[in-house]
Amino acid sequence: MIAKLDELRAKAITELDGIDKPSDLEAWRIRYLGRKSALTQILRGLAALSLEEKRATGAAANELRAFLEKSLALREEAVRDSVIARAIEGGRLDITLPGRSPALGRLHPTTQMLRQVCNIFMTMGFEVVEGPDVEWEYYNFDALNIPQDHPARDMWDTLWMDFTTEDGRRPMLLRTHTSPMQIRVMESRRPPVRVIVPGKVYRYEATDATHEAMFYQIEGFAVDRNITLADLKGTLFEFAKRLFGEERRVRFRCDYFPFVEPGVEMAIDCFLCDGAGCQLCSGSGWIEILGAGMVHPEVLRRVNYDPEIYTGFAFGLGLERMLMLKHGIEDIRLFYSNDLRFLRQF
Ligand code: YSA
Repeated sequence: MIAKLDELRAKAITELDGIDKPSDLEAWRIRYLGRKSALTQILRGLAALSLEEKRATGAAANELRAFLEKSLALREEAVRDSVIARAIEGGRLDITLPGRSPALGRLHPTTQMLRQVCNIFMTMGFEVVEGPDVEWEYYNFDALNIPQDHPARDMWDTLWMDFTTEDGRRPMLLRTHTSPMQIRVMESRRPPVRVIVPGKVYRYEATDATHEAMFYQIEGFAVDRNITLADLKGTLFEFAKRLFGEERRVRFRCDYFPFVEPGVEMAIDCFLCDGAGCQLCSGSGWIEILGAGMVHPEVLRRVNYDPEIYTGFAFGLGLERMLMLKHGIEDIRLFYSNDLRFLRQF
């Protein structure tokens, strides 16, 4: 057996020395080191040998295997070098050309903004929670004080799922806002809660420069004893200053959302014209950035929070609109049209 191994070694090395093509190297590897090679057969047959033969043949066969593997690696290196040398000689490879730098990816501008906004609220003690994009009608509407046939449902053009109940209703939809997570979170916890919810929302929109059918919102809410509108204003004022700069002024005005009472909209003074009025702020000097309010007592009751004991505030902002304002971007559709000339600027 030892003689057979020596014979195999001599044959394999003679052949290997004559190889100068990478494809022939692979054929050689299969022939001498592959599953069906003579060497592998010898190693597999060791079990049938006597103890003494097993010891001697096993050691020699394993040594040969290691030797052939090392010889192959050395030959591969030599063949690679000679292939390159031939390419240079033949003028096919110019090693003086500068290398091509690998294309590095980056975070999408909405992801960057999302992280920035989440970080600001996290430093204020808010916890980040995510929820489902496909939502029950109950959470998206009913539990938020928007029963069927309530005119407020018209504020959200809804994409319903193709799934009907026995009475023909479609109880599932692509969530139109992140507010349903207020209910889901409050159902599963007792106060105090202080949570923000980033996520995609969907609307059956005719898209234009300020409307997308899919966009991001960030919901935020806090419920505890003695929470007042002053807490809402303080929190959002601090947020706006951190995101848009110390010098920004903030304006609150009444607005209507069925799940808050009172409801407000918050605007910041236009950073392009400093409140003087320009095209970006439609001449008003102010730019609306979010809807908010004090959580409606009916909503609290629905999740078994006693509105005589607990109060809370909530707000919801559109992420792309904030990005547009921050960078003076005129068309929201640029975010999702995959034009790298646009995306590389962030
Ligand atoms: C209000 C009060 C609360 O206590 C909590 C949350 C809210 C916000 C409410 N859920 C809501 O969705 N209001 S909204 O319909 O006015 O949308 C909120 C923000 O989303 C808008 O201010 C806007 O910035 C953005 N938005 C709305 N439709 C959009 C859009 N962004 C892009 N494309 C659209 N089609």
